[in-house]
Amino acid sequence: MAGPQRHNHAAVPAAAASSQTSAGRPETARHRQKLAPGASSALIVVDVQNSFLPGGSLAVKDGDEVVPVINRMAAHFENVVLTQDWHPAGHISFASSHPGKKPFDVVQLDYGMQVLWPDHCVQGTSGAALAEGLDVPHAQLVIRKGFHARIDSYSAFREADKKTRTGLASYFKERGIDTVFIAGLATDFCVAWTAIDACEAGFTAYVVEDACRGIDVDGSLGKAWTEMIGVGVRRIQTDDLAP
Ligand code: VGL
Ligand code: ZN
Repeated sequence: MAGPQRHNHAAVPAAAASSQTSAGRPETARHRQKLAPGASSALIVVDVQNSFLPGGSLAVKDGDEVVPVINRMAAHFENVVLTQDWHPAGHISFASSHPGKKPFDVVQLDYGMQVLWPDHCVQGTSGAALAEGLDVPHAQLVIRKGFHARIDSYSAFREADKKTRTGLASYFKERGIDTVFIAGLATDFCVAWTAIDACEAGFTAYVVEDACRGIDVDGSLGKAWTEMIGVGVRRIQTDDLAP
């Protein structure tokens, strides 16, 4: 073999491969550098709540599968924030609040189009509680959203009227956090809107795809990925994180 001897374990990233001589180094030996989140990164665990788990009123298919994945991943983060969808009874996003409408219908509200959902994550109910198996004792903040009766909020940063802010961007900025990793439920709604708003607020945003599950109504999952990538969200897998 030409050039200096080099071990080529798959698990070891070829750090700075591009700045080294490539003599004798096959293309396939280039590994992407693993990401090692530090003090300026936070994991945002989105809406891992009973309503979105199998048996819940707005169950996301295989939603429970994210729980062990998130538990493992969270252990590597110094900073973890959880979100909770937190609606008052009779919330405007509930189909039951719109006579003649049914879940997954779409209506026009003052702030735009709104998908109507089954009643879910009602404040103080077991549906709104975090998944029992979620084991993230070092989480530093639980941010609740969707508590205004007449405005929905998929995003952890900004409500659906695109004006009302939750305070999360300021919290991160005060704490010197400039990079967020996002996991949870559902990929195509609360995860996607959180990631897009994170980018728009100036954060570097990664969505950890295999630590999320989607609802996928009418192609919403593909559309969400297109929008996320379009604004600069980075799509990664848990395997892209340093072990
Ligand atoms: C969500 C629909 C309604 C979510 C919340 O967490 O993705 N989806 N409310
Ligand atoms: Zn909701």
